[in-house]
Amino acid sequence: MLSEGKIRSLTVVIPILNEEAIIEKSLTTLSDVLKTICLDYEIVVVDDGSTDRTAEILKKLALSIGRLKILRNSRNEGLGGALCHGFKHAAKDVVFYIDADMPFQYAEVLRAVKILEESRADGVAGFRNNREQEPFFRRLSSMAYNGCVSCLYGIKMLDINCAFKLMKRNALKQLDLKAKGSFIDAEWMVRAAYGGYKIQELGVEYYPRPQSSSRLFRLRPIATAFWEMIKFFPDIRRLKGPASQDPQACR
Ligand SMILES: Nc1nc2c(ncn2[C@@H]2O[C@H](COP(=O)(O)OP(=O)(O)OP(=O)(O)O)[C@@H](O)[C@H]2O)c(=O)[nH]1
Ligand SMILES: [Mg+2]
Repeated sequence: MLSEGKIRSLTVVIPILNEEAIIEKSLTTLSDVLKTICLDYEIVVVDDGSTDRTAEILKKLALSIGRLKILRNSRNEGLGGALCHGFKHAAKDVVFYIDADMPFQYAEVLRAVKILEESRADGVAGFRNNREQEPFFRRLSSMAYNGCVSCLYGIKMLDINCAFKLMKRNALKQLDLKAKGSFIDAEWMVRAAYGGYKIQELGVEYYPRPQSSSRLFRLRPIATAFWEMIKFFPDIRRLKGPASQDPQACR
């Protein structure tokens, strides 16, 4: 644990699959935001076998963004696999995960870091404040998924799949996450609860992609997430049960 709650450094981990259209804008914006904070930081991107120009653009960006680490899987290993790969290479006090397509303003990470410093939480998990603009079917599926995780594992969170999560690296390491697909978010929150780690929920403004081309809201990733959610059940039953989730959500 860090002394007196003070956070000195931050790793931002970003999973990427075929993001040639936005990756330059995204990483340049992130780097500009991080430069303004008084923290030592690094950006770790995991290119998960992109087949478009993402790899080439990343190579170019590495020359202009000094603190960028690029990890590449030669073939697609899924969101969870990619994130775990990134987490293993994270070297700073706190690890922050966010998607590449700028679904939230990067400056929000500063708010999350502050909450982590001022509260007794070990992590911060975002929830989307404004999901009305999302298609009804996506919101419904998300509710169903949250409900299933809650029924099976007894944890209640406002938006378990929100790609805005921050945790102290030492705590994250202890969780030993294993999911290969999108179940990674839920696995993270469930293991944290069962491990007695406190997670503070934080409302964040959501900026969906103008033309959604979700790489995750597809049959195969969804089926994998449900399969991993069920497969995880015997594993977690060996642990002693979720600690109470007492912190109030911040909006
Ligand atoms: N490393 C890795 N990243 C992935 C994979 N699938 C998706 N991603 C990344 O995960 C993030 C979320 O994917 P999106 O396609 O934006 O999913 P979404 O937010 O449900 O969909 P949109 O509404 O289109 O934004 C993005 O940064 C993707 O590049 C994968 O298999 N591996
Ligand atoms: Mg997205």
